[in-house]
This record gives sequence, structure tokens and C-alpha cells, in this order.
Amino acid sequence: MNSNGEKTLIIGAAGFVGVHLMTCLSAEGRNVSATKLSQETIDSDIAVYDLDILDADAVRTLFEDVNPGCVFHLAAQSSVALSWKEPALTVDINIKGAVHVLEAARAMKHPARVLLIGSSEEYGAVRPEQLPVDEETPLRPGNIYAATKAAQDMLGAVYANAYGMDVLMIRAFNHIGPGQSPMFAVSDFCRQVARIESGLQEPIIRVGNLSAKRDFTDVRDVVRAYSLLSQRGEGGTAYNVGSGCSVSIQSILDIILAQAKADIRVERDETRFRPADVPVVEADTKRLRETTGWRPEIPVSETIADALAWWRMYCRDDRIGIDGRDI
Ligand code: A2R
Repeated sequence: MNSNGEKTLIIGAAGFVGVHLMTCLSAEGRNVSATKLSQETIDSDIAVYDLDILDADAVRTLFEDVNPGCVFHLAAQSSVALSWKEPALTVDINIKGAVHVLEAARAMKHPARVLLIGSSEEYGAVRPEQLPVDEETPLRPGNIYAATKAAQDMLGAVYANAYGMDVLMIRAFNHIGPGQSPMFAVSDFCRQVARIESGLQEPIIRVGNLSAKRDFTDVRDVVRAYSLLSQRGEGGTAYNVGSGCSVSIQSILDIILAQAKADIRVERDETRFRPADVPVVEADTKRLRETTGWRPEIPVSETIADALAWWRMYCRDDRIGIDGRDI
């Protein structure tokens, strides 16, 4: 796989993970192209195409033009909260969009290897005796986003089995790092700290459920796992990508507060509690490790330092009016 010169296409490259994946693959010397929505921007030297994955003809035409050997499909409606409000849109983007990608690959003379990026949310409320959760654990999605990602995963398996296509189903556990949307807890805490340090917020950090334990990995380690799987993974197979250790949100918050340059009070905010929060999520990563030799390398303290630095820069730019976006 990935012989020299083979083209690699990242679909949905303007998102949180896409930006890091572009950096990783380019540094590895791979011949990378990327897609984004027309209203998004990507600051990079690589070839970037505008693509809405809801447009099946556009996806097929792009695959004909680029002729990729390997495709990372990241484009998604990735918010659980929005999936409750916009179920049909989420189904369209995450399921129909994935089918458009799979069909475009199938129509190629030499169908590309496709990595469908899914989520640990597909497993739903895992029982304590099922931890750490391995890839054979039944998928019992508990929200609409999770159901669409489970459907994507199942469709990937169907295309691999029925058509002999080279499709890998990736189930990514929580990833954190610079550039993440504040709809995720760790990024939200870092943003609040940066805003407090800049005088944009009173010195109170508002938090939801701190006792939940999650399997966190730095996004830069995550994309390195994706790259390794694209080279060494087996088609038709599902792979968990996670650290294999769960830590409480409280302990991550403690690390964030220890790095804060201000005295901050922590306050519970009932609106930040999710209705059916699963107490512990932890990945069994044996398959990933044995297939690729991958191990996470970036300690959580470094991830937090980089995420805080990103938000400090963002808040500074915000204060001086370089960029007034409210993300
Ligand atoms: O929703 P936006 O405007 O942020 O754009 C997202 C984009 N996207 C689309 N791209 C093409 N056609 C569409 N119809 C479409 N709808 C949305 O996909 C965004 O730029 C990108 C997904 O990036 P994020 O939302 O930042 O997700 P992240 O954290 O990078 O996760 C990557 C993948 C997703 O499939 C997650 O569901 C999975 O990893 O965990």
C-alpha cells in the first residue's frame, strides 16, 4: 500500500482532525489532496477542492479527476447535540454522504482504499464487564449521531464483503488538541481559561459531569494511527483508535487549572450535563497495536499546553479584532 506517488485524498479536511491529518501525511511525504466545503478555508500548499458530499455526481467526478489510491473520509456532521436537532441532515451527511464516497470508490477502475472515520459513540452504553471495549462488542448507539456512524461502519463492511472493496472502519475514541471546537468538554475548558486570562470572562469555569471517565488521545497521535492503518490495516476490518486508558474529566480539568495563569473557581452548570452520560469509556487497542505497532506518544499535559496556547492566541486575536468568529 501507499507506493511512492500514490495519491491520498482527505475528504472533510477543513475540520479539526483534517487539518492535523494533512500536516501528518504531508510530513510523511505523501502525495496529498484535500476537500473542503466552499465556505471553508484551508491554508496549505496542497491541492484543495470544494466538495459537498451530498452531491453524488460531484464526489464521483472528483474521484475520476484525482484518481486516489487511498481516501480518508472525515467529512461529517460531527455534533451529537446538533444530531438531536437536525436528525435528517445528520442522516444525510453521515450516511448518504458515506455511500456517495463508497460508490465513487467502487466506480473507479482500481477502487481506492477507503478509511471511514467513525466514533466510539457507536458502541453506546457499554456495560462495565465489556470494558475495555473491543471491536467485536455489539454496536448499540445511544444517539442519532452515533446511529449514523454505526450505519456508516456497517455499510463499509457490506461494501468490503459484497464487492471485495478495501474499506477500513475506524472507531475513534475521544481526541483532544489544538483547534478543537468548544462543543467538546476539554476544548471548552481551555477556551474558558484563555478567556478568563484575557479578561473576557469572570474567573469562574463552568463544568458538567466531571466524574465520567473517557479514553483521551492527542489528535496528532490519532492521525498518526490513521496513517499507519492506511498502510498496514486490513480491508473489511474495524479498528479502535484510542489510548487504551480512561481518565476522569476531573483529572483533565485539574491539569488545565494547574496550567492556568489565573485563580479560577469551578462551578457546576446543570445545562452542561448530558442526559445519559456513560460512566466509563475505554478502548481495547490490541488490534491497532498489533497491526501497526502504534503507541500514543504525546502526554496529556503537553496536549493541554498546546490547546491552551491555541485558545490564548485565538482570544488575543479576538480581542484585537483580527477575527470575530464566535466558535
Ligand atoms: O460542519 P462544518 O461546516 O464544520 O464542515 C464539516 C465538514 N462537512 C462536510 N463536508 C463535505 N460535505 C458535507 N455535506 C459536509 N458537512 C459537514 O466535515 C467539517 O469541516 C468536516 C468534519 O470535521 P469536524 O466536524 O471538525 O469533525 P472532526 O472532529 O474533524 O472529526 C473527523 C471525523 C468525523 O467524521 C467525526 O464524526 C469522526 O471523525 O469522529
